[in-house]
Amino acid sequence: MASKSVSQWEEMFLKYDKDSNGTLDIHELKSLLEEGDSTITDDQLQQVFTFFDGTDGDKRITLEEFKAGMQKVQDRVVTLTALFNKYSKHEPGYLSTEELDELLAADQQEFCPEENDSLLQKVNAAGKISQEEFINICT
Ligand SMILES: [Ca+2]
Repeated sequence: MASKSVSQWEEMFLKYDKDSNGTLDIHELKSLLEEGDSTITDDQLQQVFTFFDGTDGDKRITLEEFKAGMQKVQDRVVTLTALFNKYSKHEPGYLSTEELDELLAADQQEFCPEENDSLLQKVNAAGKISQEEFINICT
C-alpha cells in the first residue's frame, strides 16, 4: 500500500467510496484495508480511521485526509527503511538482536513505547527481524 503513488491512492479511495459521496466512512475504510486476504480487528480499524480522520474528526475521511495520511505513512516507511539499512550490517534484509539494540539506542525518538516493545519481543523470539516485520510493526 505504502509504495503507491498519489494517483493510485485516489483510485483506491474512489473504488472504496461505494456510495460515491466523496468520503469514506468506517465500513468503507474496512473494505479498503481488507483488500486482498488481510483481516483487521475492530481496534485496528478504529486506530487507522482515527489516524486519517484526526482525533476530533467528523467520522468521515475526505480524499484530502486520505492522501495526507498515505503521504505520512509513506514518509515513515522511507525513514524506517533508511534506519534499517543503516544498522543491518551482517545479513542483508535482517537486523540481529544486537543491531536492533543499537538502532533503538541511537534513534529512540523515532519509536513510541509500543513499537519499541513489539520490536524487542519479535527480535527476542526469533533472534532477528526482517525489514518487512520491522516496517509492519512501526506503520
Ligand atoms: Ca462514502
